[in-house]
Amino acid sequence: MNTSVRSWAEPYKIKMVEPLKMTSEAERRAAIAEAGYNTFLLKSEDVYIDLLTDSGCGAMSDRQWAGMLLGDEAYAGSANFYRMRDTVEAYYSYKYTVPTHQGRGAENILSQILISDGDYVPGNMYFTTTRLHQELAGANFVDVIIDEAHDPASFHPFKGNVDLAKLDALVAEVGAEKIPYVCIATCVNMAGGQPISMANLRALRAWCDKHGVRLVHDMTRVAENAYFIQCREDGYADKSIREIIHELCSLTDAATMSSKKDALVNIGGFLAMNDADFYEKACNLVVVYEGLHTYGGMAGRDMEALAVGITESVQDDHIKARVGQVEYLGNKLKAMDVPIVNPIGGHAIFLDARAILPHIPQDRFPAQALAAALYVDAGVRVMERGAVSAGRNKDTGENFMPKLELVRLTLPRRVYTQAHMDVVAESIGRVMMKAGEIRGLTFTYEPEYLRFFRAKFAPVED
Ligand code: PM9
Repeated sequence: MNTSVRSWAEPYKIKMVEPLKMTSEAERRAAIAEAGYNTFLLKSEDVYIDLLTDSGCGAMSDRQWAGMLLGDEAYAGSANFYRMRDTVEAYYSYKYTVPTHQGRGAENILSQILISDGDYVPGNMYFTTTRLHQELAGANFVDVIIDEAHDPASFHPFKGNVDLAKLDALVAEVGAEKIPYVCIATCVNMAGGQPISMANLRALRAWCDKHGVRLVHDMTRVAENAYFIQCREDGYADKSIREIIHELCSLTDAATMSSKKDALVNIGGFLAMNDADFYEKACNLVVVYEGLHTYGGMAGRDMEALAVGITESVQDDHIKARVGQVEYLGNKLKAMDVPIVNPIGGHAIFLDARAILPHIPQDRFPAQALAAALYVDAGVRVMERGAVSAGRNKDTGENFMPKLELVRLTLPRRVYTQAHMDVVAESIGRVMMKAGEIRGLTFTYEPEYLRFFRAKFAPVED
């Protein structure tokens, strides 16, 4: 027996539990119809296993809860702000930190400062809130991720990589002066939680230097990206997650962070940068939209919990267990021949709804229909990540029809057990068996912005 191999088991034990309500199938059918077949509109108390998102629903540690009691709730100059700022600099390298209530608060400020009307912002695939803030500030988003990222079957180890030839083509078309920054996400959410390699990021840094373009980092899932670099990229096996994260961040000029994911808190975010002028502009705007530059929409106690959360999120054991649980569920589904995005990502399993429901055309929203059917089977709540999330072209009003029509099973950090994962896999197995009975959907209500959050649907008869 090889005693050096250890499974992904959690490096913590449970000391407080939250009871879950079990519902009947009839109750779930009524609940999803009432919610307009949108899992965002379900009541949490009607959900058994909640895999809607990994955002803000992780479990905080006893150290984080203890930190909450050290909240310095002074309006100005809270001690917790300075602790958080110093932690951001120590772990993530950025010199200046502006707290925000969550990630999109940072995206709003960043976009307003850096973007001028008619600019182009290239990125490694879009994220819903990020692209919307870019568009509201007057920019056009341009997808420059490698083609493999749009193919669920591709096993490319770094599907978050940027295709530099696509960037060159954009410069040739619009000129570098129309590109205020390149926006790269670590562990690209919409691609299936897929990482960018250090080599690609280094090449991107050189490209940005050559063209005088800033490099901005959506670092929401940077720790998970660092884990994949440690596992897959030459020269990183002996580096710690903390070291890899620091190196990743050092290659970029500024970052937006939704701390509700990797950084293990229930609320909060920040905009961070190395440039003093940019910081000054961000301080000017944060007081308009969020709060004073030393709290920016966060309570002192939440900034303390974040400072502690950052230190926990970079622990090798933690991240191995976190991604290990995702891989456990993914491998179970693969063994059952469920079509999922490959390779298994960092925060979620993505079901290929096109492959599971080939009888539903994309304009009848197969991923939305599959998400609703999964809830009905066993009370597992998941999220659509396909045509509904992609929204409409801001100029033509046409629906985007993305190549990826996915359902995301997102694992909150430190919340569910291996047995919960087994229940989820069993439920997906049952839904696969009766996939032919699932019908497509049509909008009955479509909000103007980020429609996936609040849209309502009805099943179509044809
Ligand atoms: N992500 C998620 O569930 C929560 C809102 S959308 C359903 O995946 C990235 C990569 C994110 C992200 C949020 C944000 C926005 C920015 N970038 O939600 O505003 O995944 O804190 O962050 C969600 P906030």
